[in-house]
Amino acid sequence: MSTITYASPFPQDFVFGVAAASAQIEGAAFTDGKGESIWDRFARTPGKVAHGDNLDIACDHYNRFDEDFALMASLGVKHYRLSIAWPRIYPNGDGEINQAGIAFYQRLLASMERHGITPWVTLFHWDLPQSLEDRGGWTSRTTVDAFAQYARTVVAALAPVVKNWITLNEIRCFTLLAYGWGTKAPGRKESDAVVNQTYHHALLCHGHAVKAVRELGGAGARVGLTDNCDVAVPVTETPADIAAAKAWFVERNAHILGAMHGKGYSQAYLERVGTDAPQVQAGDFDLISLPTDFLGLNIYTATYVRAPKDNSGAAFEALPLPVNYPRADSYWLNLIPQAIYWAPRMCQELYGHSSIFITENGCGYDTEPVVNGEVLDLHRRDYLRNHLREVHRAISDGVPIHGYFLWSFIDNYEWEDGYERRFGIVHCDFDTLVRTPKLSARYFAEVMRLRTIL
Ligand code: GBH
Repeated sequence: MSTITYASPFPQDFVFGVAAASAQIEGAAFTDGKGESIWDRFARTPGKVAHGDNLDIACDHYNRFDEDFALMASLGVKHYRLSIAWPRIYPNGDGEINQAGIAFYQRLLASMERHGITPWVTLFHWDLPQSLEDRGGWTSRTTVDAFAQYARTVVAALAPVVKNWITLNEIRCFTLLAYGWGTKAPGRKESDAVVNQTYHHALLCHGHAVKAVRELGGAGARVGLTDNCDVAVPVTETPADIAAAKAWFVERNAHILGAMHGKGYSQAYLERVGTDAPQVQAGDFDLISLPTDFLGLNIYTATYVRAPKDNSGAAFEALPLPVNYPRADSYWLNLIPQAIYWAPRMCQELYGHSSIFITENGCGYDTEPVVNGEVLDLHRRDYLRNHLREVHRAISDGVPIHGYFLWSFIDNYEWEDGYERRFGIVHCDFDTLVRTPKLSARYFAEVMRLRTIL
């Protein structure tokens, strides 16, 4: 057998990992003093979640984390991004701390350590305590105060074993989609002014979490936001289309990425939102613009943008996709691998980010072929490979991407799509809770082991 030489491997210190989130895998929704989350409530509201699926058991990771970390270790996983369930720590959002919740994460992190897996901890991945929602949720500054306290408690308790902190996961999803569109918990449909205020409150929480890590995280701690920015891919990689794509990117991300990099909202943003602009208090932007150590990006898809062909004077033209354009089973998950090249590159060029981690990338399907007991998810292997090639191209072009976390380790609760939509590289049988690695898990294990694209 001849020896294969693998060209252009990823850098030795490049972080390969897998990701998941508390509410989507833990189950044990009311165990050991955990309070109700807005997703526990939303799932019980008729018509909100596919098949009325709830989070009560999920993957039962709460009771099976040892088994899960053993499986991760057997696949060669060295980094795992998880999130902390706020209602386990503060069942009512604020007030009394639930020590059993802290003890659970200490046990879980100790098991990770035994299995040689480094934690990347997200403080908030959408499971807001219902008690805070009852007091206004993300529309209210009460939630900001409660989050500041929660962040300090968690960072102080886990700092001895956690060095990598992510403040919030995907601000748009728990603000716009939750309070504007109403498709995510708590399912409200508020005005633009209210939604803009929820973004502002989320940005403040990000700042509070950065401050908590700086003050309580100890030596070597690092912190960043995970954003799901709207991604533009230039139709052709020519200067004109790239400039147009950048202009679109700046406009679409002004309220989050843009805001974090200024001493206030940009003039262009304020003109666009007019009287719907968020109310800002003195000192808010001192928190919001605190320097971070890295930027996390969740990349799934993109919008194609080009320079306008006419003389309209517009800076860009964003294109609709043909109805039969290839996509995964989620209606929004159009297959555009260049997204993972252009989003980090624009974040570097526009905002000066010098350390970027892909904190999620993956695809979901409802039906996956099983042959002789193995899930042959060649579609997922293809998705991973195409995206990793674009990550690699970005690194070669000098874009500072320092890590890649695959979403997701295991099939889990896909929010309003319930258990039907599977994103895992490990199959979960939701009746028996048996875990079985899919073909894509074997594939990704080899990629991680050899640090190259196979
Ligand atoms: C991530 O969100 C989540 O972090 C994760 O919990 C989830 O399981 C995973 O992806 C898979 O869905 O605005 O028209 O695109 C993914 C990003 C952005 C996907 C908002 C759904 C809503 C429709 N999400 N999007 S649209």
